[in-house]
Amino acid sequence: MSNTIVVDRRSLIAGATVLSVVAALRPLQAQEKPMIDARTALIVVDVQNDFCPGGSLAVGKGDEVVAVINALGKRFASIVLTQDWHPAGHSSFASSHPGKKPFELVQMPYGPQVLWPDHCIQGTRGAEFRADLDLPTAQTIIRKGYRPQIDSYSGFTEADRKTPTGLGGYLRERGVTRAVVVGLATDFCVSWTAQDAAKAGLETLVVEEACRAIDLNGSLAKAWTDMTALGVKRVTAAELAG
Ligand code: VGL
Ligand code: ZN
Repeated sequence: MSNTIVVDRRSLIAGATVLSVVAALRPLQAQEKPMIDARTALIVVDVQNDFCPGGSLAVGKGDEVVAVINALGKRFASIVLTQDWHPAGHSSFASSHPGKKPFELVQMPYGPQVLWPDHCIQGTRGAEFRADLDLPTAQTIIRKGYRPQIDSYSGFTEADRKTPTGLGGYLRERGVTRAVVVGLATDFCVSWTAQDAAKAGLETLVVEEACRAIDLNGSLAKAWTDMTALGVKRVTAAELAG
């Protein structure tokens, strides 16, 4: 046929590459912003007294996340809170290891474990959510770290990397496909929770100004590297549409 347009494979591939490079360089258009929709859940990690100034494992400026999270929470239909919830004498506490000090590393049957000051002991004031955390529509609280011999930074899977908390199944049954993760601390419980959310197949975003870090021996930089490698997106609240 005389009017057939013949395009060879190489120029098609080259054209597609140019298009994707152009798309990557263009600033985010409103309709391209990640959406907060009915299938998006906000996961608020460990906004508890012990992780805020005055607490036993205070994260620098940890209290500053509260106002940011309260505002963000108004935009979500689905909100899950995680709560670090250790029995007294928990194996992650330095006080349970004679001769060891907080922030030293020990080997547990499941791998290396940072030893922490006693914190978030079940039923204590330190384990309570910050009183100014105002998320009246939150539906679920996932408590973690309650097994005496296993820590749990992640809201999904305990530190043995085998024991599920149930959060993955809960979100799946609720039809959630996207998770926005915020809270304390960026480099421990937020990072592990976000990484597990991504591994569970959720599109996962971390709102950077809604988190604060402990930053122990480069742990914050490593956390962002590890999260990014799994496809977790680092965003600001303003970059979320809806
Ligand atoms: C956390 C250390 C120990 C956290 C919890 O919430 O990031 N960090 N337990
Ligand atoms: Zn803990």
